[in-house]
Amino acid sequence: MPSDFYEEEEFQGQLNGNVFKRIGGLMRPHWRWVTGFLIAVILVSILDAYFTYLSKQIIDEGILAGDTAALQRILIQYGTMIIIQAVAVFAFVYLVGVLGEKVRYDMRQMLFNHLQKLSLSYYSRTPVGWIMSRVTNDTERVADLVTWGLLDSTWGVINIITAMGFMFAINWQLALIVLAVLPILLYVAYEFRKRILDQFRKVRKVNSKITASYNENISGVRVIKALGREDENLNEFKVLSSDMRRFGYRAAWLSALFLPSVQIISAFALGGIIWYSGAHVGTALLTVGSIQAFVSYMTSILWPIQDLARVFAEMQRSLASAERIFSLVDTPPEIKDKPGAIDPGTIQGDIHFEHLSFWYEDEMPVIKDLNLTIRRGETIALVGSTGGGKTTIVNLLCRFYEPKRGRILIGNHDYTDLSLQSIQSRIGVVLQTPHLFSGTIRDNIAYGRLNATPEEIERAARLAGAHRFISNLEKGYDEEVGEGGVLLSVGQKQLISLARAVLSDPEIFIMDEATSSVDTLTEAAIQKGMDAIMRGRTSIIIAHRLSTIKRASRILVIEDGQIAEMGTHAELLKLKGKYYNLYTRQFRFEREDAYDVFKDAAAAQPLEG
Ligand code: DCP
Ligand code: MG
Repeated sequence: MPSDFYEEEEFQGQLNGNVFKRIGGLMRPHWRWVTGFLIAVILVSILDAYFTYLSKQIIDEGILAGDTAALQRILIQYGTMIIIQAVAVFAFVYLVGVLGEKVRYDMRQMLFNHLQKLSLSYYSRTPVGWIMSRVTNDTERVADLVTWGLLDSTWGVINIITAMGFMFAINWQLALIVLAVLPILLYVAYEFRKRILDQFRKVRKVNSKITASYNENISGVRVIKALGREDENLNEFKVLSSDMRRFGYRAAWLSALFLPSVQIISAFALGGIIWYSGAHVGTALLTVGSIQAFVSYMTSILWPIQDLARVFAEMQRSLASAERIFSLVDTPPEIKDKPGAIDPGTIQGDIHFEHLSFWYEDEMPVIKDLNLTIRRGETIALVGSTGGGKTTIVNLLCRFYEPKRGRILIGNHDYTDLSLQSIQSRIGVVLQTPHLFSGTIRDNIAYGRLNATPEEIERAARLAGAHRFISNLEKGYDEEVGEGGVLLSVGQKQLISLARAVLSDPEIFIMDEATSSVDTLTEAAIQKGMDAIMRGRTSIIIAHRLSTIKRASRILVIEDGQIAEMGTHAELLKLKGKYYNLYTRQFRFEREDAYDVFKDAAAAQPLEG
């Protein structure tokens, strides 16, 4: 999946402790759980080390000394410790699970909340895959770091310290040998882990390219066959596939080499211990039990060392994840309520655009010093060639973006003095590419007014001209749409969006008409729905259909971010200017012809229903 490409960026930030501080901030509200879990982990690892010490005592003071009383005493101690440890193990596994869920929950809420606040400009700049990767992969990785990472490293460090402590208690000369080897072991383990991770990352990267290639070759199979591209594509695929195999081989080679290397190094330490004890065994300083205990301690620190190495190696990626999550959370919404923003209660009234200028990213003006008054209840049609700025005007009115220069007045208020909620909840928008959410058709119509009754929903659908096709579906209003649901055409989706707008009873209605051709029946239904909603309401329609344009009280030709012509259909035709050209070139041949054909067909064959 392409989202994988975004996922694998390395940690870019400076390790100034800021990331750590903020990760700490994630855990602060749950400090009780963190403390409880750290206590449990420390207890478990100290007891672990103590068991080995008891084994030494069992051998030296019990078995070898033939002292059954001592043996009994030690065994009772052993049994008690086992029970305590069992409880502690239960506690830390449970606590780490709970802590993980708490941190995940917090991060999910934090991100979701923030994503809802971010402005449209952020979404047009940022690939969806990138954002998705933050909410899914990165939260997982950070949650893992603050739970299992913390657990493994605490456990590892405490285990090594306690084992070393016991070793020093038994025999400091031997302990020094182990202490000398320790950093070497840690370093070697870390280097291996890092290289293995690198290889796996490469494998994943190539794998996502392979997935993309499968995808293209399957969905584009007709074009590929038509152009006879099979051989070339196979060759391209071969390169990817053998890359993946090569990285996989290397990962296998490194993984295989890892354990033996660690073992050989620790074998040297063991060799040193045995060589030293050969000279001293039997003396009071070095009993058989101590040698046994030493070897146990020695092997028991091998696992914590590997764990530490793994945590350190993975930490880089987890920090990169945390960094990205924080950068997303730190992105300020470009459009937000001013302090003291008001809700005027209604936004009915005239709309004024005053000396409005706007540009997106670069400072190339898209709207240039636009002046326009839209009277209350008026229907305005925006027409013009592609890229002229029609959608931008609508985006500005909805306050998805704000003017860079000039201002927009809604009912005598500069709209930046009003709250976003007060504006956006009173504007009904039907987009060019309508979006349906997963759920039933009923849910989708009720999206903007959750408390609507089934009767109200059906009424809205009837007004919008959507009822007919909905009732033809097997489950009617209860039909699931979206992923895995019933497949709807663009026209049908627009009808549902229209019904949604009708139900929400907006004060201003905005529609970006679909340019894609819909069948003539659906087109007639859309027209009917639009008539219903535009009646008595300020409406702004980006129009492609002649039938809509003719209904508008005023037509605005938008060219190059400015109003090139303005007037009614008849006035503008008489002018023989831009509209006349547009109309004769585009609408008449594309739209009116289709419409005439439709009218003829409808006359010959009356519509059912
Ligand atoms: N533009 C941009 N960044 C965006 C959106 C648009 O730079 N996020 C640019 C592309 C165009 C100009 O702004 O040059 C105007 O775009 P519009 O979408 O407003 O144009 P129209 O809606 O008039 O075009 P169409 O009829 O194709 O929908
Ligand atoms: Mg547009």
